[in-house]
Amino acid sequence: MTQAQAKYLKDYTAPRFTITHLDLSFTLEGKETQVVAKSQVVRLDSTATCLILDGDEMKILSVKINGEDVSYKQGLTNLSIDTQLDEFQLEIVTQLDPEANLSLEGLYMSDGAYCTQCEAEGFRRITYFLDRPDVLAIYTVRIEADKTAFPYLLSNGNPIEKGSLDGDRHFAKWHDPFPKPAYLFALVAGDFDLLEDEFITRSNRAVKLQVFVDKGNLNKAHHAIASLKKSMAWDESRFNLEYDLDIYMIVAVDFFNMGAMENKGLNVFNTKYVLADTSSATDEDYHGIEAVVGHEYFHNWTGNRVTCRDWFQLSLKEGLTVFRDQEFSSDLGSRAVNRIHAIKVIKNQQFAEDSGPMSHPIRPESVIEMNNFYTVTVYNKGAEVIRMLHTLLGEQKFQAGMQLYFQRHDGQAVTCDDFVAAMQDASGVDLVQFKLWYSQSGTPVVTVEEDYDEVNACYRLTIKQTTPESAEQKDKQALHIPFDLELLSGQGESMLSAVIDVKQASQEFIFNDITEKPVPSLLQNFSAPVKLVFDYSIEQLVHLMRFASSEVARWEASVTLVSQSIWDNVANLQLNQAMHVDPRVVDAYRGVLLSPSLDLALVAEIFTLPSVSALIEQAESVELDALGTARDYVAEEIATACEDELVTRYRELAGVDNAAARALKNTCLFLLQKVSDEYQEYAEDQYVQAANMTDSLGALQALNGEASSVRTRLMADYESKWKSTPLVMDKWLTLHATCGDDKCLETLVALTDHESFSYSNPNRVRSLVGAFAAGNLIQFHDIEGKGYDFLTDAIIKLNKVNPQVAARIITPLIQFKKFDSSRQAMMKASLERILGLPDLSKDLYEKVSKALGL
Ligand code: B3K
Ligand code: ZN
Repeated sequence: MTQAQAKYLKDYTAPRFTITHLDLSFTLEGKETQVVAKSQVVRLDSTATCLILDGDEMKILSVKINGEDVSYKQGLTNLSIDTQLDEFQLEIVTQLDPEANLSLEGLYMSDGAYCTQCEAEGFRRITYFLDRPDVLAIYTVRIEADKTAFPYLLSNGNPIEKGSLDGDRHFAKWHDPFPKPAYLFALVAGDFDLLEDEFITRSNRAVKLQVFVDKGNLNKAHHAIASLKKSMAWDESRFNLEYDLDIYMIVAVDFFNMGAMENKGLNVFNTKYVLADTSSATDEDYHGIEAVVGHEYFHNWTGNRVTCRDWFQLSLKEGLTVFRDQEFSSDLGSRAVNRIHAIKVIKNQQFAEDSGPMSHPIRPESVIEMNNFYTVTVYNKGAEVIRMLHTLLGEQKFQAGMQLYFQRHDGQAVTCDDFVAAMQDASGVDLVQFKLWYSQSGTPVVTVEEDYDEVNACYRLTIKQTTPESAEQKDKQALHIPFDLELLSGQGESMLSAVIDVKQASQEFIFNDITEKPVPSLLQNFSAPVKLVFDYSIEQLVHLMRFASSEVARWEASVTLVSQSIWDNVANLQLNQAMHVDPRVVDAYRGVLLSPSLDLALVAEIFTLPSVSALIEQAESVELDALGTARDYVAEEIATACEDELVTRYRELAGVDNAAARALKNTCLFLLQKVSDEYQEYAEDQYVQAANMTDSLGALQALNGEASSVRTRLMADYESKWKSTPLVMDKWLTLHATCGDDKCLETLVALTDHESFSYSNPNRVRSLVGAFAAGNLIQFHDIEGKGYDFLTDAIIKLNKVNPQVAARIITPLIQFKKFDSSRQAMMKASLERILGLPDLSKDLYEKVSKALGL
């Protein structure tokens, strides 16, 4: 390990030089690709006499200042040049081999096309540069390549010139008028099918929209372009923000480390978030595409026009943009269901991250490898922090804050503090204590006690908050928590509804004129990312499931109710007592299924019992086998008791063509498998007759709990049908990875040699290895450690090929704290094995060393 140096937020210093203009010229010629970078350098600090540029893994062909060769020093990851000049032109020529670049960072090849990924620090693999987000330059880019193999030559901004060259070559030139940091640079060269459209902005400017996809996929690009148009219209109407260039391009590529990238005017997308038709994509895929297309589009203002001063501020753009994409999805679809999905990400994944070795505030304070910080904390908890601001300010003042933020900072690289300052100044709301959410890590625990004084008609809540120590931060302070609550009468009427400001470690709230003892609906809508502790009785939860005004609160109550039942049975198992489910629980569930007025998608959410990972997050330590058994038992009891209603609903919904109906129908089918094997026939019929992928996959998921001949037959059919469509085969890989069959792991080992799997493609790795480790907890934590070995072997292979993906799928292995000592020992031994690798990447080193407490 040579470069595992942490960087600290507290050490930030302003750049001593900047680059105002950059002329890039690419000659794309395979292994001998050349890049000429002409930078207009300006000295900002007159005492600076050495320009130090970032750079990684490149061959330098020449370095010139104002046209003259100069001497320079090449370090492992930088280049330094002594200079006395205040302003000069620096020309650097580098040579790259994009074909050998398997890390998918910098300039690389995806299925025969050149493409780039520069965030966070990939630009330094293209040329030596001031690769930091607070250096903003105006880019002009010339690309030259073979005409037949690469008919499309794309970069940021507007096209300004193109032409033919000798030897069947051609070139194109692009100019981006908006100064941008290097991480937003993009280049694509390849042969694609192109879908075009147009959007007229509200000030009547025509914007050309283009979606580039692999040849033969044009019919799968329509949903993406429709989503883009919706995003553009929504940002105008809800945030008053209009697009600023004449063209907006999206290119879909097969090899991509994450979902998509918001490069100015030229988004690069993982095909998973572009390609869809009803036969090959599920309703969930459609929803994901709309959300990600929206997310990247919304970055144009929150990220691109106003960017981050340094990478510690990542949540400035990501938390805010996730909040914006969540609002977009909620305005267009079901607000309650979207909120439930967001809450699940926090409770099942973010809470785990926050109590594990990688715990960090939404604005981290120290980083070894920036790519490790594109986390559920920075993104999703970051979005919750913005949501709390929105709750505290209300829509109008929040929007006023946004406007002030753009007025002050358009074209700048700024900090989270700047954002909060704009919100505070525009609204007049004091946000001093609130800012702690940016610097404090860990999940606050909010404990509530109630007390009712019948004589005085007075209801009192005592609310206490504490945040447990986290790995990197011991002292915690009380936070400003917007706490949303409703008090319900015995008849189910709303007696009071309010958002109260919890600010102290312990605080009392008194509600007068409460004429009967209420049932409190607490932390409604998950108004803060905290763990709520309140001793709810079964009656109270059943009451909330029926009467809470908020649909999200009804769902929350069902989760608490069924979780309590599962934990009771874990205790029963440990005491060698018979398992049992209280009839009131079953009745409440049946009531939901019979209720005519509930949104079908909400019913489906309620009937999707909390996952094993969600349950683990509710406990301090877990006996995994007992938890798995208890969960299966409770699911089976509910399903069996509701059998008739599930069958009726299933049949009723069979022909209904909308996503909510399909979601509930598939949930019914899933639960019916727990009742009896007879229902395998339903699944088989559904699979055979399916008119869309949601129904095909729903049938296979229903059958995925155990081995059966029906399952084997349908999985084989699916494979033969889809074997040449990799994205669709990813679902098949995931079905195998998350199967309940005891032989699952054996199958997975064999599947690593299957033609549909490859370690070099991140989607394949995530679908098989990632899905297993994160989604099949019972088998991953196999008592003999075979699950850990499988993941560890994969990580070791990926360490060299693609460290970013390796470090992403390792997550379940570093979160070992809650498991028994023998499992913990095996998990740590796996981490030691990784740590011992001679060429361990920074990405893995950071996570493994933290997990092992080094
Ligand atoms: N900003 C990119 C993520 C870049 C990840 C770099 N490892 C996509 C997004 O959040 O929109
Ligand atoms: Zn983003």
